[in-house]
Amino acid sequence: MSSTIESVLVENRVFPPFPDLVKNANISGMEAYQALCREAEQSPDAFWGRLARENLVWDKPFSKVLDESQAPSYRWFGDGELNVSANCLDRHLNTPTADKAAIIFETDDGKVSQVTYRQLHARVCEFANGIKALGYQAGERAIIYMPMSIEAVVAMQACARLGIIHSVVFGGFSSRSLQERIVDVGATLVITADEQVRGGKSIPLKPAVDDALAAGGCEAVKHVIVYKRTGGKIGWHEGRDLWMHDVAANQPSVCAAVPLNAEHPLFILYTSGSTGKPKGVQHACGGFLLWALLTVKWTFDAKDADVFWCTADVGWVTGHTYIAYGPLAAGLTQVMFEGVPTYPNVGRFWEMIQRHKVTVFYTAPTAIRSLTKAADAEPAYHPREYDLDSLRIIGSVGEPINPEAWMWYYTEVGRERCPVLDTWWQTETGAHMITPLPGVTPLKPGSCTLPLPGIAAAIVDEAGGDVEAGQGGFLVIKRPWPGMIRAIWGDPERFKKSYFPPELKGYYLAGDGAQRDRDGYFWIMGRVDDVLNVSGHRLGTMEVESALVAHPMVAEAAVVGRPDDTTGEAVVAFVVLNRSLPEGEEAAAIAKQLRDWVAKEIGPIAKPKDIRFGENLPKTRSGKIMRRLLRIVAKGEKVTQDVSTLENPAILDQLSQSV
Ligand code: 6R9
Repeated sequence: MSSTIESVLVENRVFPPFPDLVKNANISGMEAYQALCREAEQSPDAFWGRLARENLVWDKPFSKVLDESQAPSYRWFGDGELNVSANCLDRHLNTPTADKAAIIFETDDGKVSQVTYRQLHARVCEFANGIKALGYQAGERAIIYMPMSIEAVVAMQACARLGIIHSVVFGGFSSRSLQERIVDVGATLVITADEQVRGGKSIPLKPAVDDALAAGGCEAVKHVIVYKRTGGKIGWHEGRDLWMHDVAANQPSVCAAVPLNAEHPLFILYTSGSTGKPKGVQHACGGFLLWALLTVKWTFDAKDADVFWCTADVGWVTGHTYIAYGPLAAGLTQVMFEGVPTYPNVGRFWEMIQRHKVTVFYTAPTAIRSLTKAADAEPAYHPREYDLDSLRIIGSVGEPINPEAWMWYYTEVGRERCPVLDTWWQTETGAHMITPLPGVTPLKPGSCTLPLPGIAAAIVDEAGGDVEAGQGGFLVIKRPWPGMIRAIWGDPERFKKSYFPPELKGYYLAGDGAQRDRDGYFWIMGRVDDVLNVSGHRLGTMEVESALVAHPMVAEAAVVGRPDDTTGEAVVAFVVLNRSLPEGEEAAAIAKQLRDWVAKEIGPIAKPKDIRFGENLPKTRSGKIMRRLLRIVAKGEKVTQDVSTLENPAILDQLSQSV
């Protein structure tokens, strides 16, 4: 991300908050923010306890806020009981919110449907009753592999209602990735769709489930429940496969929500780490929901009249926190979209904001960057051609937003009257951590600004010591917070090692490098581990390497990231084949084969953009691959450092050649 680092370091524009937002915001003014920060610092237990009592509906009140006795396995509200689905749906039933639209859903081809809170509650109950009738109960794990749809939210909420722990797998992942997750999580139930529709094309989903289950290790799966999206032709295993509408048919539209311990796992979501195997990040019912709801109220300044639209997929954490749970708990009307921002044209997002009078819009820098380019190329679909007056807040998440993209978003989409909220957080943090607040924070393009109240974010060196303003270091969170990761499913050692390394004094290690300026503002510099960020999606370099070496033709592979104007980072793979070095068309054909292979092993998002063949990789005499050098070569730059420690310096020239 070096281009981002260079541009943020010269950034000195400041945009004060808009007076009307300061006046009316849920956190109104810098003093109100500072008062909350002080309250949290002086007595964290009292602070979080108060918020949990005020914001959630408890079946059994908690008596203890935080239990640190098993740190870093923290327990929050550990003797309290609640149900997440009841907190998202039932709580609104006897209020005016009941008959308000909960989800306005727009399909790829532009058909709009909507459900009110009352209707959504009924649909969740019917489906929950259906899976209960099949014998599923609290504690079991369900894999959800579905397209963006109201049904996906119904599936997640129904699981939450019964205490079934869901693990959503992004529809872009391959059957192989799906199978690994089914096995790791020990799923007994899979919920999927026949096909998904994106950009005018139908893409099969159910066949990937069939392949995954046939590959073995998934014998615990008793049923595959299929949402009929297109009616496309799919295989059917009598006895195992059931239609979602049949499961819900004739079921009562009331289903008692199961009171669950606040620490009962709500979901497991896989994300990439620095080894080949993705980590199953486990979140707990009480803490996760509290943090999701609070950040919807604080960061997005949730108001009854809002129309909220988060463009993320439910397969990522952003879609969990800011589609499936947070906005519903807050009683908001939200827009949900099946398709892609470029279909039927590159004005799709702007047209939808106009059509649904969206007030709070939340998307990713990669989308902003590609739509900037698209708007230049096709001025008819430039945001200025649309009525975006309904917008009051616009947000960004997933990767650093460079000041250029920030300014375009601010000017062309926000029309210089909406704050751009650059929200920093992770799958592991549950919800926003460092972010501007609309009624509080002066904005600096490229900075995620200040931590939320209760979040002890800091920048430290290798020994956990604070670094001075302006110095780079590791981003850590010094105190636990309710929405934090509880465990890596099935791997307690990795949990401790990845997030609470002994040398860091028990701080939570985020894995990002960052620095803080003299105003205390945070500037995120990107990952410090072997994790890439491609279009806002986390991808482990080792994950891609293991996929490559699994190909019979590949002897060895090393994967690095290269800065990319649109996707933030791009995957570059250096590959040694089991045969002579290919050239010309043959090299191109093999490179294509390997790209397709990676798409099949992991998913299309992991496809290397650039593949370089060599007879070897640059290694030290002890055999360690010098990735630092590969990163330079990947950027097309000349290696100027001393390479005398290399076993085979000449290899660098060979690897500089693109296929
Ligand atoms: C929510 C989400 C987390 C990683 C994180 C960081 C990067 C996310 C960012 C950001 C700079 C922001 N990241 N938001 N970097 N500025 N506003 O994206 O979760 O998929 O787990 O990714 O994304 O590197 O560590 P996840």
